[in-house]
Formats: sequence, C-alpha cells, structure tokens
Amino acid sequence: MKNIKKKWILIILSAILIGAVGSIFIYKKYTRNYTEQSIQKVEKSGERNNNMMSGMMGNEQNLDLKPSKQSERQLLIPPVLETSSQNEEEITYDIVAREGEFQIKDGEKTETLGYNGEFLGPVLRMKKGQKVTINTTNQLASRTSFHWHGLKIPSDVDGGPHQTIESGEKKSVTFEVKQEASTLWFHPHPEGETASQVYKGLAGLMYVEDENSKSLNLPENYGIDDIPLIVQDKSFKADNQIDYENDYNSDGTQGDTLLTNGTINPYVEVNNRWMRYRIVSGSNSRTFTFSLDSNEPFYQVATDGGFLNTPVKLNSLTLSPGERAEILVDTKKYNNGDTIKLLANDSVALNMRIRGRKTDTTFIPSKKLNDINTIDEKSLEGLNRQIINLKGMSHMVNINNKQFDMNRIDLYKKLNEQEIWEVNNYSSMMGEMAHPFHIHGVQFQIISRNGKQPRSNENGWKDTVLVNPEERVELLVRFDHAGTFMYHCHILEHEEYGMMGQMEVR
Ligand SMILES: [Cu+2]
Repeated sequence: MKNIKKKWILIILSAILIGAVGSIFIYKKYTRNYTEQSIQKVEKSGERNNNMMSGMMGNEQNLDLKPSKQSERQLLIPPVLETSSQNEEEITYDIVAREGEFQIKDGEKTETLGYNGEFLGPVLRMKKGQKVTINTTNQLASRTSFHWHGLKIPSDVDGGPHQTIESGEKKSVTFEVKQEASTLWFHPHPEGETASQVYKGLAGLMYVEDENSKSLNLPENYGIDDIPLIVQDKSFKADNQIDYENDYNSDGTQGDTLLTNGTINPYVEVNNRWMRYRIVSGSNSRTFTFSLDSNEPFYQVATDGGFLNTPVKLNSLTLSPGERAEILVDTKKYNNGDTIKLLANDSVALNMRIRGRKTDTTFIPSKKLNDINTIDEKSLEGLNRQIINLKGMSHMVNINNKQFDMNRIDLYKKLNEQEIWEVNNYSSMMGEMAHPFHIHGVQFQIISRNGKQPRSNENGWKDTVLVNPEERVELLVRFDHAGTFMYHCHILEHEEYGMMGQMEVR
C-alpha cells in the first residue's frame, strides 16, 4: 500500500515537472515573433535575450555594448600588402601570424595577435584570373591555419582544420582566382583554437577585383572614399588586456566594447560625396544591425561574394559573424562640420566628420552592377536536396545530430553539380539561437526563407547566411572544386563544440 502511494506521488510529481518544462518551452516559442523586422528591432534595442527564459535554459549571453568613454580616435585603415613579386599574372604575398602589443585603449597597451603587424591584418588585393601564391608563417606560440573565407579554391589550399601549421613553421599555397570582384576575409581555423585566436586579433581582408568592378565607377580610393570596416566586440580587463578564457561563453563569446578596425569610437574625415564602406562582421558571435543615426537610407551594393544586380536601398542592415556587405552612404547634403554616425546595434561604429566639398563620380542608385541569374522554380526541378539540421545549444550543438569528427566525412558531393541545401534551425528544450551557417569553397544563392523570397539585399552571392530560430532557409549550392570542405556555424564557440561537418566533393 505504502509503495503504491509512493509510486503515485512520483508519477504526479513527474507529470508536474513535464508540464512545467513544456509550458516554459511553449511560452518561449510563442512569445517570440520571428519576422525579420521584429528580430532586427529587438536586437537593436538590445533586449534580444534579456528574456528570462533564455537565461534560465540556454547559455546565450546578452552582454550589452558599453558606450565608450574614450575620446574619438582616427579610424585605423589596414595597410594594403605589397606583393613580394611583381608580375601581373602571378603575384606572391607573405603573411606572418604573430603576437603583438597594440594601443587600443588609453593607458597600457593590449597584448594582441595580428598578421604582419600588431593587430588584425593587411588587405590582400587580387584580380580575377591571377595566380596567387601566399607564403604563410606561424610565429604564434600555438598552431594556427590561414583560412581564406569566401575564396572558391580547392580544399588543400583552403586553410581549414586539416591544414594547420605548427608554431614556427611555414607553408605556401597557390591558387587561381576564379571568382568575381568581392570583399573576402581571412582568419585562423585550427580546431580548438579558432575562437581564441580570432578574439585576440587575427583577421585580415582580401579584395578581389575584375573587369566589371573596374568599369562600375564606384568609389575606389582606398582609405579615402572606399574604406573597410572590420566590426567586432571585445572586452578588456582593468589592465587593458583581452582575457578570452574569462570572457568565454559556450554559446558565443561577446565583449562589451565595440571596435572598428581595432579602433574604439573611431572617426574619419570625409568630403561631401558618396562613401563606400566594406563591412566585415567579424565578431566571435555577436550579430550587428547597422544603421545611420540620422535614420537616412543607404545603399547596399555587394554581399559576401560579389555585387548585387542593382543597389538595394536600406535603413538598416543585419550582418552575422562571417558575413560582409558593401554599402554606399551619401554625405553630399551635409555641411562642413557635421557628423554622421554609423551605428552598430545603437553603438557608434564610425563617426563621419564632414570636411569640405568634393565633386566626385556620382553613383546612380539605379545602376546595374551585376548579372546574377535570378532563380526560377523550373531550374530547381530535379535537383538533389540536402537537409542540414542545426540543433542544440552550448556543448550539445550539432548538425544532423552529429558533432564534428575530423576523421569522418559527413556528405559526399559531385563536382560541378548543383543542389538545394535546406538548412533548418530547430529550437530545443535548452533554448534557441540564430546560427550563421557558412560553407567553405562555394558561393551560394538564397532561394527562400520559410518558403518566402529572401530580402532583396540577399539576392547576391553568399557564403554565410543567418538562420533564425525555427527558420528553414533554402540555398542553391554548386560545387566547383574538389576536396574536403567544411560547413559550420560561424559562432566560433559553436564551431569549436562541433557544429561543423565535412563534405567530400569529387
Ligand atoms: Cu551556432
């Protein structure tokens, strides 16, 4: 009798527990509105994960960006790297990953990592059709790799986790640039050390140019009217040091300080003209929504892998880690002495100080920039469909229920074939997060988001796409190079925890 009573109490208690957890889950699911606009708005107001349930059930951090107390400093412009051999068809670059010390904040210098310098890296310019050799040297204390994010090149030169370089060693890669003009970037990709190395400063830029980009007459005076903006968040201890282990979060490390090209609270002096900014969203995990403080529109002209067919007028632009965009901002109507602010999640990513008038090549917002095939339903018929399910939180993150294994090939793909990749982001009892999904060695097109057409500024070449909770994103992917390529979440801590797979293209 006593035992039966005990059993019933246990059953009732379990039922209450299941009910409670279930209703929290349902509450979470239905108190969120998944339309793009609301996500952007909520992200902008910084409230995204103040949701008590998220705090309880997932580790997703929501560290607010602090307004900077530091006075405005001139924006650092990454140097353009000189080629070490001058020949139009074949160029060579030398890149050294090294430790450094950099004046980021007032007072003590910060111990950092950088390429060929103290912090971040230079710009590597390359032209379509060129043969490029890059001699890489690892002067770090630990192993690293040099991953060319967005380049469509064979996997043995891609710089993924299979191509690590031990401390003190060198390696050369040679490839041909076979893709159109675009703003790409490079960063480390060694398994287990990607996140900390990026957080401490390893990231550089690659500009691909072609006949089309030269003919478009867009602003192209580097550092004057064509300026790269590597936007990142980091935290600093009282002694101005970056402490990755202390800031570490298994669902994505965030910092409370916004940096653009390593500059806190930066300014540039600009003439009244069209300004071109090449934005790289380069945080470990923070997604940024960019806007102008005047709320004026600007034009997006390029996505991750090249120009859009025509400029897209926007009031705000969301970029998750790994994504890039080129935007044009019209400063012509402002007066000498005015300041326009580019905001990232309401923090100042750049102060544009207007200094003097300059008549320049006038950008026409209706201008045709590119000739990307629009996707029609017919062309998708008969294509293979690859399901990619992104699931889990923290150390449970996985793709198709599997965590990364260097010795396992997850997918086999045919060279030169096109496929539809259906990327699903499933929430779990543990919580929900948006995952920036990146595929190596390809530039893809977004077919749809939850069955609907993507936003017009997403109708360009992409290598990274933000997949929101409970969202299904369809991609048109074509494999142009043979070898073993990674696909993964670009929240670097998720990638480290195994939200990554490998496909063999042959
Ligand atoms: Cu993720």
